[in-house]
Amino acid sequence: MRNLELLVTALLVALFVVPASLTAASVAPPTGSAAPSAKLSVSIGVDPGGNVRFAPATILIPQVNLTLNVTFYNNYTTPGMDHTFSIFNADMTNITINTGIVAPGANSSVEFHINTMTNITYNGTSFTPEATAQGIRFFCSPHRTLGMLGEILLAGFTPLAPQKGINLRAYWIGIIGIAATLAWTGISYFVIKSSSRHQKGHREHIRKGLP
Ligand SMILES: [Cu+2]
Repeated sequence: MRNLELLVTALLVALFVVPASLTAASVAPPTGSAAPSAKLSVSIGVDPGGNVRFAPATILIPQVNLTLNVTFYNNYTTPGMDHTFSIFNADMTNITINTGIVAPGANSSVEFHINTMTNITYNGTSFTPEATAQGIRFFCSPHRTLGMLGEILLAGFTPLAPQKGINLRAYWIGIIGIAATLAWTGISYFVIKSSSRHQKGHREHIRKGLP
């Protein structure tokens, strides 16, 4: 019985003390703003099936304080299908970044610095770009009304709180699973013991004069 008590104590320590110290360690969300300046070059094309859509329509950036070089390829070579890569300022009064018309088969590059998700410097001038729910809007000037839109998103934007919730749920599911296993082991022990015709306990063992 002494060994059983030690085992139960060790299990209780493992179940409650160790996870408590793990969950107490806080994880700081990435800010991105303290990162040193970096440069990223990306290529954006047009849906090869002929739809007036960017492909891809999302530019994922690893940090702000980033020089972003975008080369826009009009790879769908239907004559007359002209496109642009453009970014409005916040109140949409001025198309601040613009490749201009890119004819079928041609390409054009623009390079700008993303200081924060609400501040861009282009050709020495800083402005607040048009925003999406989580990022920066870019669009094709001739086809904006047809939905030729894209966005620049900052990687790691997703808040950390829901992840912690999932971890805690998994933790409790694990604890319930372990407790159920322990309970089942205990029940099995007594069922097997009571159904055995040979061993009814130590007292009967002594009564039979066995060692
Ligand atoms: Cu277009």
